[in-house]
Amino acid sequence: MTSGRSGGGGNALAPELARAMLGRMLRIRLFEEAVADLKARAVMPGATHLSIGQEAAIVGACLALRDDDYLTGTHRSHGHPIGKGARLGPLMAELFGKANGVCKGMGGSMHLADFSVGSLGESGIVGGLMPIAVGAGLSARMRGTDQVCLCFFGDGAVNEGVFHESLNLAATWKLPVVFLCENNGYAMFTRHGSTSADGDIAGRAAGYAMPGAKVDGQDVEAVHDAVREAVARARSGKGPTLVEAVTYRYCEHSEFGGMTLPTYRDAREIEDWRERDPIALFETRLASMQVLSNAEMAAMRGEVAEEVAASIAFAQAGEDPVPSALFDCVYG
Ligand SMILES: Cc1ncc(C[n+]2csc(CCOP(=O)(O)OP(=O)(O)O)c2C)c(N)n1
Ligand SMILES: [Mg+2]
Repeated sequence: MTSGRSGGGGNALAPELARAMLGRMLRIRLFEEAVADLKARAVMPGATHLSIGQEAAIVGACLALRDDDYLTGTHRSHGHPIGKGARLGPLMAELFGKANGVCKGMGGSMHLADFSVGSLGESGIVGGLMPIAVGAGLSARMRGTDQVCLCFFGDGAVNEGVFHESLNLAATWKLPVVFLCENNGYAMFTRHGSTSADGDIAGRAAGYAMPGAKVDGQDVEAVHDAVREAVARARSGKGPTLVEAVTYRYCEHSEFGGMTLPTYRDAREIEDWRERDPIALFETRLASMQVLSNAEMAAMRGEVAEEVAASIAFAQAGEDPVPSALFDCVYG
């Protein structure tokens, strides 16, 4: 199963789904642009990794899930819960380390989770949550539910042992997991092709006897189609699928300033990818298909901007965690 779709096809798109796709991509984009600004002005502490440019891969996949399904993420962490429908206020508060954050301010940007939308966690350990996703799939099986776990990871994780162990076990036990590689071409400053003899990540699925699909990660509908098929397969007990969404990050690996970056990509390359911006592509398609008007889309953008501003106010009004709270969330 290798999806060949490369650009919005002629399928009719329900206005409700179109709104959700655009609204969630805009939430990620505007939330993270605000985070970048807060970091640049040193208003928000710590390091963070932004998904700007990768919104279609995240949202297309998340919208193929049911509300009670699970997801696991990566260090590039905010887009996943937002894609699954998380409220922005508690998420922003978490980035500020406040007690009204999704993890009471103890997870921060890189280690947040939002159980209210099935987000089991994000992690600074590359590939670290892949076995957790397999465990979530096993848990669903043992509890007799038909829930599915969507497992996000980057191209940098695919040459780690944990990738092999996770895909192998999920396939052997036919667990309800969808492996979604956000292939943005780089692991920090290293191009994927310089660490892999074969750049075809989706093709690795054959080694685990599971279907693999390579999709245009800038096309939210193409991602959605591929992941919807994978979710249906997982839910019906047929086991996992590996989906590779080819995408790009516009920003640097992380936002913490003061670091001299090696030269590892051309400005021209970034400009070329911006030509295929996932939000702009989708807005053009919605307008041409007359699914949403330009005025409706502009209004949506305004509403999301207000939501982001409100999330910052919510975060800044939050209390700092009290030191004794450190032990509240510790087992044993
Ligand atoms: C196990 C492990 N090895 C190395 C690192 C250092 N590291 C942090 S992010 C990163 C690159 C990850 O690349 P990718 O998986 O493609 O995700 P992206 O940053 O592109 O979203 C590396 C090597 C780490 N955090 N964990
Ligand atoms: Mg990468």
